[in-house]
Amino acid sequence: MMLTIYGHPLSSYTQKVLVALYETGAPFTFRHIDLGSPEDRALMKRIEPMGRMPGLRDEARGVILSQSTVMIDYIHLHYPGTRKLLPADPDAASLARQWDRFFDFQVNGIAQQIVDARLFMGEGAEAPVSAFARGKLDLAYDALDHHLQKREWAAGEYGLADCAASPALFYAGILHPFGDRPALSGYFERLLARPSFQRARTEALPYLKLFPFPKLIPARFLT
Ligand SMILES: N[C@@H](CCC(=O)N[C@@H](CS)C(=O)NCC(=O)O)C(=O)O
Repeated sequence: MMLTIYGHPLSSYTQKVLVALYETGAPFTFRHIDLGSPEDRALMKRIEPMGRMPGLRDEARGVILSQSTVMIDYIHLHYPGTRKLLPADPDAASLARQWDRFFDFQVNGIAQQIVDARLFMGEGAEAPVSAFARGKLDLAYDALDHHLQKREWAAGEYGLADCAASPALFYAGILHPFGDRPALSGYFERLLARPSFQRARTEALPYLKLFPFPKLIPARFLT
């Protein structure tokens, strides 16, 4: 197999790349990374300076990449399948990248602050960090609910931005539900219905018990 993905099934950015690969049908090998293992941590640091997942190695072309968005760009260029991950029109592609960045920075990255506060900050820090992050998520949800009023997908045809949105909204929505935002909720249901994301979620199921807020996970996500 020419492509190897280094990551963990529970990791949102790993899932983003897996969704893209399942959409295109590109064959790959999955190398399961255990960040509790010093060997795997060292391996990830050789791929990404901070040791973050996922990583991609293309043996055929001698390429090693970090950053989920860069990987999806690469897969789109070098392993295109029936599903195009970016539009051919450069302006439309810029918009798709813009919304990919939105989901990474304003949704996924903010949701991660709530998780990090629980896992790595003292008890006193968790409440204010979490309250601040929830306020930011509300702003992002409002923007998305408005943006998605008349759109099926985030930026034209299904692609890069929707791959980013799937795990980002999955975890953010568990930590801070969407509330009364019908366009955003409807979009999330469409993402959930895609076989690519269903597959990534099924692969993550055995590890969901590691999620630091188990009681917040809705029953429908546990099977
Ligand atoms: N910007 C990176 C973010 C990667 C990232 O934050 N990965 C998380 C898992 S979802 C990670 O490896 N966290 C462990 C750590 O930071 O040590 C990307 O898009 O790939």
